[in-house]
Amino acid sequence: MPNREFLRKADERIPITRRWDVLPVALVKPVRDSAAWQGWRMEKIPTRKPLADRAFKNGDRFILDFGEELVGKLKLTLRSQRNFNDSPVRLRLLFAETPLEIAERNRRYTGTLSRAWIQDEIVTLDDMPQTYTLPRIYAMRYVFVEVIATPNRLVFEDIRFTARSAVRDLVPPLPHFSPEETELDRAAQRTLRNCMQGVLLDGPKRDRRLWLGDLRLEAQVNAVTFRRFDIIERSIYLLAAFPQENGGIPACVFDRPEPYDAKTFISDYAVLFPDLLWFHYEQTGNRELLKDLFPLAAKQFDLFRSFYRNGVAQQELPAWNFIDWCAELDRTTATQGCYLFGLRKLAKIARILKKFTTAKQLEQEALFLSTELKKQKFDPKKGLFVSGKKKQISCASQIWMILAEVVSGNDAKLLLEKMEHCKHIVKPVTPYLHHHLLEAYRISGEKEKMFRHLHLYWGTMIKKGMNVYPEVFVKENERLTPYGSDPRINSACHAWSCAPAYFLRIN
Ligand code: RAM
Repeated sequence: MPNREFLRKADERIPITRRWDVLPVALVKPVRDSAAWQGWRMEKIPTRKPLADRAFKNGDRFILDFGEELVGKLKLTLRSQRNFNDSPVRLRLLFAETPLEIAERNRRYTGTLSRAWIQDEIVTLDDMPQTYTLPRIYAMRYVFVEVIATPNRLVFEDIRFTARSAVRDLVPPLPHFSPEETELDRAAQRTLRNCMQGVLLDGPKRDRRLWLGDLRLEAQVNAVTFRRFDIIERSIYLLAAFPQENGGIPACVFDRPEPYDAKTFISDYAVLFPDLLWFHYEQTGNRELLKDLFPLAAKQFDLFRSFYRNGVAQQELPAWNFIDWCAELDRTTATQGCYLFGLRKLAKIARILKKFTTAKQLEQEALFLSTELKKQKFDPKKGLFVSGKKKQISCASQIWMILAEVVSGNDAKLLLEKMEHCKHIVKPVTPYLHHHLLEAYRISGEKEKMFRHLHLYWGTMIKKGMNVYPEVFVKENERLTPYGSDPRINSACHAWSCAPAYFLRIN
């Protein structure tokens, strides 16, 4: 049974949706370009006549560029040239975040997630003239339009996109931002804006769900940009409203048509929950929320405490341990880092709530785990932390050992340096883990390296033509997808990727 009180608090925080109309800025066509993301970029087609002055026959097609990625609905105003309508008008439309989705639209779909996420439609309209708004919400920058059939030549009098989000305007850059940083920041804010709908979505194209792990990072970026804490609180209460039978907090919930549980649990997301609460408290001073949610946060540790009886888990927890979308990653050490990191935050919350005995116990547990991890998982010869039976070396393990304060100060700096120079190391795949890498640099006092990495990783995305940041980005393998072999299913605007706006602003 959902927690009614938390659902009520979530409902009190439903954001008002802002809507604004955007007109296309250009007609474009996809061209191959090895320097562009996934090998495709859009090229502007010089046009003599405005679209509304042209008439299209069966089989004609064009692509519109709206200038930036937006989330919303498409409105078409159409008429047939001779106004003799002895048959309907039929159109094929394809909404795309990336040039690849249009350039490779005719490929057989080979993804593992539902093909229904691909944003294509056949629209049949009986009456002409007519203004028609497609019922579905799309995430797009480009729209491909094909006239499948028209009774006589078809005129597109007006095509506009009604964008929507809880926030409309991006916040200005800081005065010291370079032009490159301003662009990095705008793309980050745009990414977050597009995901700020009724809740904080992971991605507006897919999977349109509120995910706990993503929310934690979105909350950080929101705090230095839009500061819409109502949506953050709504999202927190929604997740908390659907505990599993064993008390686990769900990894995600659906918010439409009514909020409901997506029946998914991720161990690392669950133990990072206190960090989300603590961060929110630091930003807002909302003690009531801390009080409401402390028992649920504490419960997540009860679920896994027995696996750390000897200080260190010998193998991965019997749950979905996420950390990163990386198939070969051994998650044992990183997952425990998340546990320890969360535990420290839980102790802080206990102190604020004056639960001193609990706080003390949690701090002692943290001290024990930290010492054991250093003893058992640090390989002094290599100078790096290892994970799992095969003693795998990954960036994820080093990052989480730093964030969990198993090492700090100069030791942390040294660890990061070793990590950078290690040849055979499992590297991050998603901006989600790269965000944590930036944080590891930051708390180790390696600001320069942090900025260097930010410019290198997110800067490459900008150079490749992105105006929002994607779910997955590996520059050596731009077609990489966690879902089979079709990159069209990836989400190109994913809020866990909006780190630059945060790291460019905090000290
Ligand atoms: C993806 C979702 C979400 C993430 C999970 C683990 O499927 O889009 O962003 O939290 O993976």
